[in-house]
Amino acid sequence: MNKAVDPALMQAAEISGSSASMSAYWMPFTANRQFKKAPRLLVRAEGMHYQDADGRQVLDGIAGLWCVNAGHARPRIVKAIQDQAAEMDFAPPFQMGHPKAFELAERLAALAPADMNKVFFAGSGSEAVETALKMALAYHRVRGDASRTRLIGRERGYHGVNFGGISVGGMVANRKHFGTMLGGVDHIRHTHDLARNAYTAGQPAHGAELADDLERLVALHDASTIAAVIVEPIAGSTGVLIPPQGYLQRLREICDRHGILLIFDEVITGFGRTGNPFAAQTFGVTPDLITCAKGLTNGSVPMGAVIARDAIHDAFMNGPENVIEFFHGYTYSAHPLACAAGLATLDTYAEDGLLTRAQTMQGYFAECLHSLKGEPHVIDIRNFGLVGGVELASVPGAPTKRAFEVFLDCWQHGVMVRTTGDIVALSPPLIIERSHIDQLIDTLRQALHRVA
Ligand code: PXG
Ligand code: PLP
Repeated sequence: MNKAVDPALMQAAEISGSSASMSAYWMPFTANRQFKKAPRLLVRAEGMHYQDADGRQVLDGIAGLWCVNAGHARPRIVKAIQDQAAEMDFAPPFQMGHPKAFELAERLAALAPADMNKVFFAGSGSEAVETALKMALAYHRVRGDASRTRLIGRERGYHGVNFGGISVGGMVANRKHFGTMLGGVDHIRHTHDLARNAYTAGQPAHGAELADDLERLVALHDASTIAAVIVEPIAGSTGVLIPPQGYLQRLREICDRHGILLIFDEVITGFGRTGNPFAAQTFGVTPDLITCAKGLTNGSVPMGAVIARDAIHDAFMNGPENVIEFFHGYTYSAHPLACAAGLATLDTYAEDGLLTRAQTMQGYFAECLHSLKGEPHVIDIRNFGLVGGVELASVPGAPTKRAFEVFLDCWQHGVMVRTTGDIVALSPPLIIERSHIDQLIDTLRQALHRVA
């Protein structure tokens, strides 16, 4: 059957040197019709740069999508993936193992906070989140505390797109289309407070008391019904919300008081983004479970993981030894290509000192970012480590429009940034140099002047 092809889409595809039409690919989190009228096609990447289909160099201001922390096409990672594909393409993860899975788990345990030494692999951040939520519920049950079935998230949280993740998540657009989601979920308040904290560099002074909102939910539901609380140490997707001073400590204290597990979703903050392997270390607060993904393989092969405290894992290791302790896992858990990529990624981070490099670069990054204060439309600037957010006033009646235009303008001028709502997010590869920071901020500044 000869299917009609839109000439505009054909033309767009020709730019990329492919004869394919653009109509078949239903793109994720994308305005499909708008995109296909004026596509932005990436064809190569190396170091700090992408190359687009026209051969232009584009500076990567967002590490792909918060994941390519060591920069693109790192030779060691490329080779590890190639070699692994030739050596062993796949190994079943259930009732079988392969050496690199054990090796990577051990290397991750060594990077994680003190008593977090058990690693469960998944295929993405979203899957890591589902895994952590199920682990938390099952943990209480195997301990004989089966009434702890509630999960608590936070307003404006992002925990991926699967049903558990959107249930505890707090971004309305990601929730409203999808029915009633998981039952027994509640949310604490978010920490975004422009009135008190606008233009703070680093952790805001005000808002530690917002952690007490968990006490409100304990009073409402009773602690004996609550299994876990999940938060991002720094909320990324919702527009870079930095935890107020003392907030995460307070959340930890309240969880301890009531026997509630604390899950840090470090899918964005993991692997050096805040100047340490994990934000848990930077903020000095140890959760019970950490979810991670993205930077785990430098974005090269999909992979997620949950890192658990020993005591959580050990609680499962009762009962007859021939019985599966945790009825959970993915076909692609500990996929050999992902494990090989993960090991080479951790080697690359170690060789180049990237897991602490944000400590060196964050001062200059913050200084340049905050120089945007006073530029058109800017109503707040916030940063931590090598993450930055610039919040813009919305065009009345057209939220997201202005930030999207800034994104397009930056793209046209050779810089890739990310927007969410009317917030521009920056999260560059950790190999970034001062000259790149200059280009990133200058281009953003000019874009702010050019857009209406
Ligand atoms: N948790 C957090 C905190 C995340 O940031 C996920 C879970 C889900 O990971 P996967 O691998 O399933 O996508 C994420 C992912 C954005 C953006 O625009 C951020 C993410 C994904 C897509 C877009 O900020 N973060
Ligand atoms: N759906 C069906 C029919 C399956 O057989 C499987 C796995 O065997 C899945 C979904 C889950 O796939 P995955 O393990 O890749 O998450």
